[in-house]
Amino acid sequence: MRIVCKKYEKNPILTKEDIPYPCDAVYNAAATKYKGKYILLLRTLLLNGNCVFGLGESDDGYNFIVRPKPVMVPATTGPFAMYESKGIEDPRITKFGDIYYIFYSCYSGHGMRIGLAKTKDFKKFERVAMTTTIDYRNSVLFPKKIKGKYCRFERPNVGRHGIWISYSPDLIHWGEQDLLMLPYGGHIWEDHKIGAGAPPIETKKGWLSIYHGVTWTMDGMTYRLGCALHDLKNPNKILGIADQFILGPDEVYERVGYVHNVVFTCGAIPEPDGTVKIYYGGADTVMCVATAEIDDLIDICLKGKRPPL
Ligand code: BMA
Repeated sequence: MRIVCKKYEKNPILTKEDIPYPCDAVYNAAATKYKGKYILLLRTLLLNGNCVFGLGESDDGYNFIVRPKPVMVPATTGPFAMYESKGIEDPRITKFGDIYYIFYSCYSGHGMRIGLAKTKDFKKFERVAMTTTIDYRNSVLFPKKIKGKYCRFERPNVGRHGIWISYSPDLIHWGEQDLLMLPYGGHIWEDHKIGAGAPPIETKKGWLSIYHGVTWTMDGMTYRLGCALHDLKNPNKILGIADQFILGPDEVYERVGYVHNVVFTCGAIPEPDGTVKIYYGGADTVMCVATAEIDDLIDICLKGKRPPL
């Protein structure tokens, strides 16, 4: 297999010991750049078992300093409160003009919904809307409007757990849903379920989507990452899907933890030199990073034979 992603040799880049407030795991962070700094919006697992978001900042994308307190915690009043009572999880950040939008999973006894929050400065975070009914996960916003509308990938937790697309005039009301990609029986690593990972990355050849794929083993589920390329003007059209996974759990920090054999991404940062930093959680316990050449990822997408549906 051609190796396209290189794991950082000093992984994990963050563990619970790096978090200034009491917590038991740090993983599945959203990633972006703000005023020249790398930002990770970190899913941290508090000692009551519920998740909140912390914030890490870095000059080089590898060494992060985490703020003393969480920056976003479950709402306790207002319309979001009953849907966030068991925590907030798996944030994804997309920069749109000078606003950073965050889709995140709202967890409660009523099922998983996708909330939308925004920030301009990573100090003040404001909730915008609850953007799905139950039961959804893995919503990622495109950084540009498509045909005049906001666009996202989403993953309803019903049916065959595939990647859907939807559109919105205002980020609040979503429609025009269409199923784009299903788990694929021909790839044993992604035959059970799939979901969008990092928000799509614009390249000259198309929107690069880094997604996760799941398979069952006799030892439970294994999570890996794959990639697909979508048409720039019409992302409903898939130009190619790689035949190989690009990242899988083979290091101890990915194999051992809260949930073993998991690599899961919520954010990737394209760099001016043509590489991309893929931030990912290892075993639902630690934060890691890997790098790849964007052209290599595009290449394996375009050579892939896997049918989307
Ligand atoms: C998914 C999500 C992720 C998690 C993964 C592996 O369903 O809950 O947050 O990393 O399972 O446990």
